[in-house]
Amino acid sequence: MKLVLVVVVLLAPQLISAQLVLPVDCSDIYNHDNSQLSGVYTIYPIGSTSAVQVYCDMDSEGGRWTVFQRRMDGSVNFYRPWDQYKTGFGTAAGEYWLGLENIYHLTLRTKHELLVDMEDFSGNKAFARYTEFSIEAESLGYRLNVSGFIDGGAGDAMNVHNGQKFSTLDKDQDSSPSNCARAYLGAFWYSACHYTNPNGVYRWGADGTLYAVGVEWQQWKGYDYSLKSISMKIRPVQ
Ligand SMILES: [Ca+2]
Repeated sequence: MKLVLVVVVLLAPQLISAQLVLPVDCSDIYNHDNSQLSGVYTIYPIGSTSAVQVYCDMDSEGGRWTVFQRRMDGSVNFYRPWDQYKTGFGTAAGEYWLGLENIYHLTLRTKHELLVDMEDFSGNKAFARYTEFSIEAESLGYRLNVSGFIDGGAGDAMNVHNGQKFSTLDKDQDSSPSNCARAYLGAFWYSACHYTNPNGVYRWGADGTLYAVGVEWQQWKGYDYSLKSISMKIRPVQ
């Protein structure tokens, strides 16, 4: 009888923690089991009632990345208003935006880094990495803090966006006299206006018809080339 009691006391805390600890992000999922593959998982960025599906990149640069933005086939319309960018849209298995409120909570407590992976329609790939990434609260316009550029062949397109608030077609918080979201048909931490437009119009490669409205990373392919794929992902610095 005594022995049984000891065993129960020893095992109980582990059983409880295994059931109650919900993954906040893809890093939690990876650290719990590092054999997990890249794919769609459920995370809880803002507590137990905040379940949201995301794509976890467990391969690139050591894995553990929580993808918050992903374009790959033009199947989702990204020209959307503020409330949609606040809460998120699209599907985790394809194209989506995780939502500014989720990104804010993910980067709130611990230092995060950013990886931007991209590919053109000829199969060429490049990336840009930043050792620090966070965004501020909605009351501060979800202002972007990004620094510590590491070049993976793409060049640094995020530098000009550092310190900017997020802007959508119906909420102009950029530093241009015009409305950057409406001018470039996207939503982003626009300045006046952009060196990258990941939430712009998916327009299948080279196209100079309308200036700089595509899914672009200026330092890599210029303003007249819309990328085949781009994904933006974060993980806690360990
Ligand atoms: Ca403006």
